[in-house]
Amino acid sequence: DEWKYAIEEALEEVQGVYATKFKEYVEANSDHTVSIYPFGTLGESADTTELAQMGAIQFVDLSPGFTGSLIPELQVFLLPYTLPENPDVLADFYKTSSTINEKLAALYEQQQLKLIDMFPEGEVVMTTKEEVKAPEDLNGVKFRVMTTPLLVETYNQFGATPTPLPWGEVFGALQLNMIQGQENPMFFVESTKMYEVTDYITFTGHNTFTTAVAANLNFYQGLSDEDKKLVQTAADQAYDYIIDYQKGLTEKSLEKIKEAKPSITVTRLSDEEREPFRQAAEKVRQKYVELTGESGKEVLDGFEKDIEASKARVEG
Ligand code: 6CS
Repeated sequence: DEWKYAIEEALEEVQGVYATKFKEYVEANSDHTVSIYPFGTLGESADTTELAQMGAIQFVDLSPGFTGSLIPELQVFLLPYTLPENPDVLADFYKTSSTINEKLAALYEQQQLKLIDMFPEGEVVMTTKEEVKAPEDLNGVKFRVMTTPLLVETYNQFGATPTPLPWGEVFGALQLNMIQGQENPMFFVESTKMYEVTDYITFTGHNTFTTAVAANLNFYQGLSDEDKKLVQTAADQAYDYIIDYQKGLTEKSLEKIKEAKPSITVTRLSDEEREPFRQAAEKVRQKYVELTGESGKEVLDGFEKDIEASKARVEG
């Protein structure tokens, strides 16, 4: 039988590379086939999430930047300066965190989704039409964010005028100057040519892009034990592959951008310059707890405990 798997990106982008590995493993080790539907073929992220909830497709990539509207606790991934920066710590964290794999997984189940995997897609950078060195520079800047409330709060606190938009509208909105900035990992800035419609790239160190892979819950529960194991092993292999694949990807993508557009200005904020953004992040944290209550507070505490455990394991 055929398993349909929708992703939020193109096949040659990070989610596509992961999904392709997953497909290869499943097809090499079973009679199932996997058809990957790249971004746009089945609509925006909100559409593919709904299709997976209904069981019209079996697998979906759904990023907390969107799914946080459905499951507010997931917005913990969007809290600035909360995820570890060390990629090895990150790689350990997503795999071992019981907060993710038990607590958040249970919240996905309430939405008819079985969480299969979560993985990082690289450090998020801001790309803007004017230089950003401090929150003041974002004043009056209409800044596109993914559609969850906490990202709106984040960019409010960062000094900008946040504008939530689905992905498909971002390039055009920048081109028409309806918005003047957006954030995404470097590989995506390069592959989607965001650099053509913005002139400054700023490393603020405030987050890593997280995505999730989920299956329709009924579909998953109906699988044989053997097939469940197949899915998990395929995901584990794809995970290891995608972690390795991303080593050096930010730098490589930045080189390509500089080649395509020599006039691009790249800024890395110093610790001192990051400080006002960190302070703004404190308010975002308060907002998270306000929005999610006791359950969100438990998630946040567990999240930070799991991060510390991964740090201790990886960094010693
Ligand atoms: O910014 C976005 O909406 C998109 N960014 C990434 C890296 N992947 C998919 C998502 O839709």
